[in-house]
Amino acid sequence: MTPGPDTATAAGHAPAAADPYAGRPHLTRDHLLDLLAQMMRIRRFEDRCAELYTYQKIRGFLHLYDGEEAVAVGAMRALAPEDWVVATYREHGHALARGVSMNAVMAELYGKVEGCSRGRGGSMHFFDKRLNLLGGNAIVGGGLPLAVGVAQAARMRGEKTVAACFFGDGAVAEGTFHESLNLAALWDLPVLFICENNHYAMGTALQYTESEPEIAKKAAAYDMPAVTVDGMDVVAVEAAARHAAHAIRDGGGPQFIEASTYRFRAHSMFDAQLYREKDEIEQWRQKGPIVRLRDWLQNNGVLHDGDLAAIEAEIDAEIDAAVAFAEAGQWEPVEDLTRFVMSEKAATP
Ligand SMILES: Cc1ncc(C[n+]2csc(CCOP(=O)(O)OP(=O)(O)O)c2C)c(N)n1
Ligand SMILES: [Mg+2]
Repeated sequence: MTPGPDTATAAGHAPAAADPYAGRPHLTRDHLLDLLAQMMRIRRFEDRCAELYTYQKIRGFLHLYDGEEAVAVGAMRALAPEDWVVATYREHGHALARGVSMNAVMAELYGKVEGCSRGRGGSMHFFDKRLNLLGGNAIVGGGLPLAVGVAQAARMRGEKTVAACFFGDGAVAEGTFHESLNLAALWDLPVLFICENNHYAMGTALQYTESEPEIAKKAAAYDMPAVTVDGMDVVAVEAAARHAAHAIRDGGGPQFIEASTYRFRAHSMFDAQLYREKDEIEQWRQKGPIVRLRDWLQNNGVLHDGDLAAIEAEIDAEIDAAVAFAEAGQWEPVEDLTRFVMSEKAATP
């Protein structure tokens, strides 16, 4: 992790208005602490979710992002509010990093009407129109064609937005992956493909399903620029995402990032994890994104006494408030059960 310079300005010219989404990360102390706090916020939020699951406060599917936080937090920094985000069923981190309130996320997990999808989506279907978060998606590989369509729509409307598409390594085995990369490259669409390679698709390790397990290489087949980044290094992810988003905004067509990461917990709450050794998990834990950034900040004198405790206290208060908000939320009335199944627009005569 090497801090880079802030944006340079040409001598003799007034500084250009800073574009916070362009160029390199601004590695100020505040920025680094914020990256750390955001990852800790997602981690602690999900730890509480796992606990609430055992009390059956949260039910149904629950796929935790534990270990992968650097990918969503780093990549989201490169996106502007007008950009689009398409995620997978493991999207708690993306929703929080994008700015969905923790209250709305927790209420959604509880199935309450105050949730970001009115409690109808649950863990796999967070959605927020105001934030251009086009949702989690339960279908492996289902988000890729959506992102391509969104990018094409933006192009047709004359907007300079980026459609960021997060997907797992398992999606690479789907036809939609190949069709989407092909079309995005053929039409030079503004899509940022971000593969969250945690090396497993449920209980199957990548090397058992892919003849070429280096996923970034697959983008080359579609003539698309691609990089592999250490997905445990939030600064590296942010730098790669900024570089890619900048190139896309410059009209360079789609870009591909493969972030190598790992999920520390089970695939979902119903997974005995018989397919991997505890040692393997432990080794990855030791190079986890939070430990890594925290240690670097500590070793370099950036993290001061009391900083961590203050961050934790603030996050825990936010989580407590979110739980209280979800507890106090309402169930959708039964008479609304079929609402939104059909369009509410009046039928044309
Ligand atoms: C089209 C489709 N096929 C199969 C499934 C069942 N399924 C759910 S999760 C999953 C594994 C996906 O792995 P990956 O894309 O690597 O994401 P990760 O869970 O590792 O984040 C599978 C096969 C599904 N949801 N959709
Ligand atoms: Mg995976």
